[in-house]
Amino acid sequence: MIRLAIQSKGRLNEESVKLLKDSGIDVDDTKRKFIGKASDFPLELLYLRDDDIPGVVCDGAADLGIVGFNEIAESGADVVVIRKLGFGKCRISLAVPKEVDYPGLSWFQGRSIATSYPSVLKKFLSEQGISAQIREIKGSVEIAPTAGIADAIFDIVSSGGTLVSNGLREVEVVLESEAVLIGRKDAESGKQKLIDSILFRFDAVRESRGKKYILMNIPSDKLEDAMRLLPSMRSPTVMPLALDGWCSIHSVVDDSDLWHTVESLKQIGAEGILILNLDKVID
Ligand code: PRT
Ligand code: ZN
Repeated sequence: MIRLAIQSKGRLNEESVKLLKDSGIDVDDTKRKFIGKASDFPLELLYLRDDDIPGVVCDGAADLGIVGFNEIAESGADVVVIRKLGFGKCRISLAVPKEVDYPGLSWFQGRSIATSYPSVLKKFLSEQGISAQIREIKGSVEIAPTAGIADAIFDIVSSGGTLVSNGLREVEVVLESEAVLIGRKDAESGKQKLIDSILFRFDAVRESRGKKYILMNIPSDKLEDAMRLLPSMRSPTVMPLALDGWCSIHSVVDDSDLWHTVESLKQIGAEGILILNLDKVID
């Protein structure tokens, strides 16, 4: 049995549960007790506040955790990042009132900065040789300049909408973050097999995200043109059709290239194009 700590509620909860479910690990998320059990995998879930996740993994109360990289950076917990998970993307940035004529980092010299990430900020300022006052506040950091609590803020930014609506402007990105799977340096050997099995499933789910399976019929003399348009994972699968002079191609395309690729394939004579969702990809 292994224990995985995830956020009990908040921005990372839903995606964490979805990743487990897509990985065939069925968790009953409706009750949100402190501890939950997967019904079909030897896994116990600890539902915690995100701030507590690095610590419980570090001291062994959980074997794995899913948490924002920003929390690892702030806590300084001695854990290893096993995988980046591709969701919860954000950055921790310095922001100043929008009317400030910002000359560069020297502006912060001698000023006060409100933040919930004092350790990350302290490290950054000392690396940059800037001496500023750090005012730690737990929530609503973005109102600090208007409230006269600090000259600037250091906070999480995602779309940037919160900064704009509080009359602030992002001037320095200090740390890029996303949800990560964390563990300990030396996992107990008995548990490593289960951890590997979870990783295998997570990787298969992640590999399939942002991709589509595409199949079509194409005149055989256009095959080479089609192959150039379809890089696929290794190379596209090509099968002859019963109809002379035609073949069928199967491939995998990134969502970002999908429509461009489909239009180009149509132009060279592809017919009967089918686009399907990918469930898992195992390399
Ligand atoms: O209760 P608990 O302690 O578990 O949760 P929490 O309130 O501390 O954290 P939560 O649920 O807000 O966020 C969890 C994690 O999501 C963070 O640690 C980040 O890793 C990640 N994340 C991703 C974000 C955002 N995007 C984000 N936008 N965390 C916070 N925000 C805030 C941001 O500070 C701003 O105030 O959301 C607001 C809106 O952002 P904009 O830029 O889109 O306007
Ligand atoms: Zn928190």
